[in-house]
Amino acid sequence: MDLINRCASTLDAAAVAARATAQFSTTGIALTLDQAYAVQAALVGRRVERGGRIVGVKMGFTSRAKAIQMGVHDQIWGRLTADMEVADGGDLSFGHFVHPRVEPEIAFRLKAPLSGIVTPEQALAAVDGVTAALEIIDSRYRDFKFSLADVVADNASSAAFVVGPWQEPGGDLRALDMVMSINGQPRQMGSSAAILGDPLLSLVAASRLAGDAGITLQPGWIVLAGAATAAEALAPGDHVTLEAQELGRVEFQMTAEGSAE
Ligand code: OOG
Ligand code: MG
Repeated sequence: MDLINRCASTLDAAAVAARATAQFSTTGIALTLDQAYAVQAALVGRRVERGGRIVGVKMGFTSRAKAIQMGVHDQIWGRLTADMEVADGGDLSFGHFVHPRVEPEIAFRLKAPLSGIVTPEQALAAVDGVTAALEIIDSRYRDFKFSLADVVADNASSAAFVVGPWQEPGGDLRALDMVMSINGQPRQMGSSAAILGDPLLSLVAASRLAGDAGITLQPGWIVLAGAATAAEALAPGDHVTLEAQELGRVEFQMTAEGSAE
C-alpha cells in the first residue's frame, strides 16, 4: 500500500475504534500539505464507500483563539459527511470518540455552486441559509497534538456537527454575541467577529481553498465557518448549548453511552 493509503487506513482505524494513534510527524512520516490533503480525501473516500455522503466542508483555524489554542496558524479545511450530522437537540455517544471537544460556530447552507476566488457579495448570493452551529472535534492523534499536515490528514479533527434552525441570509454577521454553555454554565463567550472579522469571509476562503483543490462546493452543502472561541473538552453526560444573538440556539447531548464511567 502506498504512503497516502497507509496513512488513511491508520486514521480510519483510529476513528472507527475511537482509539488515538501516533502523530505521523513525530514518527518519521513528514507529509507535505498536498499529501496531507490526499490522505484526507482517501480517508473520507473510505467512509463514502461505506455508504457516507459528502454534505459540506468545514473551515479550521479561522480565529486567533483556535490558532493560539492549537499552535497552528494556517487556515485549513475538511469534509463533512451525512453520518457526522446530529439533529438539533439530539444525542451523541461518548464512547464513539477519543477525546471530544466542542466549538461554537456559524454555518452557511448553499443554494448555488461556489469555487475559486469570489467576492463576499458573490459568496452571499450563493447562500440560502445561515445558522448557529456546534462542531464536535476529536483529533485521532494522541493528546490532541498535531502538526499542520497531521491535522489536515485527519480531516481537520472533524467528528460531528449540529446546526440550528436555518435563518434567511443577509443579516450582518460581523458582531454577534456567542455564548456556549455546558450543563447550563457559560463556558465560552465570544463574538462572531473572531471568525476572520466576518464569518462570510470564511465562506470566501472556503471557496478559494475548494478551487485550489479542484473541488466545487455544491448546492445544498453546509459550510462551517470555524470556531469563534477556543474549544471545550466534553465529558459523558454533558449537555451543550450555543446561543448566537439573532441566529438563535442550537444544542445536543453527549450521552455516557460507551464511556468507561
Ligand atoms: C482542528 C480543527 C479546527 C476550527 O473551528 O478552528 C477547527 C483542531 O483544533 O483540532 O475546527
Ligand atoms: Mg471547528
